[in-house]
Amino acid sequence: MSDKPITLALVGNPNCGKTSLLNQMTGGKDLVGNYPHVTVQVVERQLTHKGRALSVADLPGIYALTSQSPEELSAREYILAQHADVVINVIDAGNLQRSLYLTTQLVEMGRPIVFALNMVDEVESQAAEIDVAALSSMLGAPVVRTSGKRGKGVAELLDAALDVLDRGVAPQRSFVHYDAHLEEAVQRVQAVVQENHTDAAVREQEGSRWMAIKLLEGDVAMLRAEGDHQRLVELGGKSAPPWPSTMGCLAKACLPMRGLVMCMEWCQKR
Ligand SMILES: Nc1nc2c(ncn2[C@@H]2O[C@H](COP(=O)(O)OP(=O)(O)OP(=O)(O)O)[C@@H](O)[C@H]2O)c(=O)[nH]1
Ligand SMILES: [Mg+2]
Repeated sequence: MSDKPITLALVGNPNCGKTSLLNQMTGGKDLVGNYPHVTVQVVERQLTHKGRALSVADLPGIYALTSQSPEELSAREYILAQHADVVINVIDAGNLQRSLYLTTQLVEMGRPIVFALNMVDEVESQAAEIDVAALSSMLGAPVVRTSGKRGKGVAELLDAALDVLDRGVAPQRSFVHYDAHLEEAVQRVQAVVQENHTDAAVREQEGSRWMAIKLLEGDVAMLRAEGDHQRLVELGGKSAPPWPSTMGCLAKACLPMRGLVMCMEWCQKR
């Protein structure tokens, strides 16, 4: 058996309580503050949970996984490089809508994941309105209510992460079904990726969907990284629907927004 610790990564919006949760896990005193971007680089801390060695990485806060900021790009690369065995997406229960924008993009990456619905102590009445079971079933991964301030749910969160790892479950990353015209475009570009990409892992069904979505968004870093696959980029571009130029930004935002709207519809208690 390998001595290498199991690696977990805390990913979430700025100020959602990632470092507070880390401190609760380790008993440490890493800097927290009631303002965004307190943590500016990846911090890794070691701990033991139920006899298992863990290394927990606290990633700088981000709102999305585009390539528009160095933090977002480095978080994305960290996850794509599979540095984390399990991603812990910290969701601010008081800012659910804003948080789920990132969540839907993380799920589409397809890495093993669990969700910490944090700040439940602060927004108890709001948090009670969130249907955790529905959210969890839609995202295809456990959702645990936590408080970074009081330590509530932290042990259960670690249990859930280890359980996901032990059972080898990945989220249902194609859970977001876009509107017909977007879905058709995603599938058209995905077929091009599956036929043409040189990397077998990217050609497989789910990996190709993530790449198709990023190519359709016109993601700068992805296009640059795929520079070696010029033919693929060209074919992908030709397969994209003809967005009017004035609609370009809207079309790009449409993809993650659609996931967000679906999540919100599902997880608000009816
Ligand atoms: N009431 C309450 N406050 C919390 C909770 N978790 C964190 N906080 C507070 O929220 C603020 C932000 O916490 P941090 O742990 O620094 O958040 P972060 O996600 O690491 O923020 P960045 O490093 O800026 O991305 C601090 O004032 C914390 O005390 C919680 O569950 N409940
Ligand atoms: Mg922090």
